[in-house]
Amino acid sequence: MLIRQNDDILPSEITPPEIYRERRRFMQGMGALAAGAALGGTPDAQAGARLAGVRASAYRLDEEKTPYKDVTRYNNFYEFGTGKSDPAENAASLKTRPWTVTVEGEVGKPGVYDIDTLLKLAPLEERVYRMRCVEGWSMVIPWVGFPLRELVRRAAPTGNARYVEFVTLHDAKQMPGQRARVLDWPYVEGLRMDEAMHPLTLLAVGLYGEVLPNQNGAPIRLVVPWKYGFKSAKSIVKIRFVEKQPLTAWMKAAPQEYGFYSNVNPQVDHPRWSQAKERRIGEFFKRDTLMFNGYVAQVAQLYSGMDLQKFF
Ligand SMILES: Nc1nc2c(c(=O)[nH]1)N[C@H]1C(S)=C(S)[C@@H](COP(=O)(O)O)O[C@H]1N2
Ligand SMILES: [Mo]
Repeated sequence: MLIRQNDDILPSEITPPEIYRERRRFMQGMGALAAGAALGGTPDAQAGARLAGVRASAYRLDEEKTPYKDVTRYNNFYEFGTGKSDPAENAASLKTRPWTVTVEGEVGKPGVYDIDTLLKLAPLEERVYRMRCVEGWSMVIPWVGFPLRELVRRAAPTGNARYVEFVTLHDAKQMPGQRARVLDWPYVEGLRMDEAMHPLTLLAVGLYGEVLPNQNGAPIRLVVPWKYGFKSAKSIVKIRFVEKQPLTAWMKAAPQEYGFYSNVNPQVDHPRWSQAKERRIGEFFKRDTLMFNGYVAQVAQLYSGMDLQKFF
């Protein structure tokens, strides 16, 4: 029998939102099945199962976390429809086991990782990040994951690897939204190598201490907190190291509106709306949007000397 240790206690458990506490009580009352999942390591852990051995991290915020129910019911995931409630309603058709992530391209060690191997690649930690959607809403989410750089290092990129491309699953049987041509599927995103190696850049497998709900990008998704939300590709099946800047799904769809960098920047407006302010989900008054979503001290040097109006 595993006993939970002190260093497993997460910030999300110390000051949980009310709704989260209720949910935990419910889970704790669920008996043997839930207990088995809670103690971890079940290879086919499904959404809502407790992730074992998650460490707290130094990445916390003095801001209230967005309630679990909003994080998991107000989503953008066009593979399941374009409405905010569509992903929560439709994502049950996504099968997250078996699942593999192919690492290929300009690397010395390409490979096909089983998701349950990936879960053990590096210690899982909780990181509370501010997230800002390009549409003007924001949340504070306690993610569980590990830095992308852990995977990059193991892949041993060659000298030609200048960018990393992320590809979401393409299977209209599991992702009914892909029957509509709102985007040129599969969803593709990309980062410059130094952005991919940045310590803030996360591969997330959970939130609020639990396995990622499908609508949030199970079983594994990117989280890049200083960029608009769409850079954080969900349900990833392929990570490619490439020499040329990837053509992302949003750049293909509307290049004048969505650039490769897509750094949160209150001074660079979207062609159709201002980016100066945002609505934090659950709040009434708008907040000022922060440069690099508040992560200036950590990421500004990545862009020194770059014209951010041009490289938007
Ligand atoms: N594959 C895929 N990834 C995606 C999207 C999508 O439609 N498809 N939407 C993006 C957008 S616009 C946002 S704001 C975030 C939302 O993540 P969340 O629902 O977990 O908050 O996911 C991003 N990742
Ligand atoms: Mo978004």
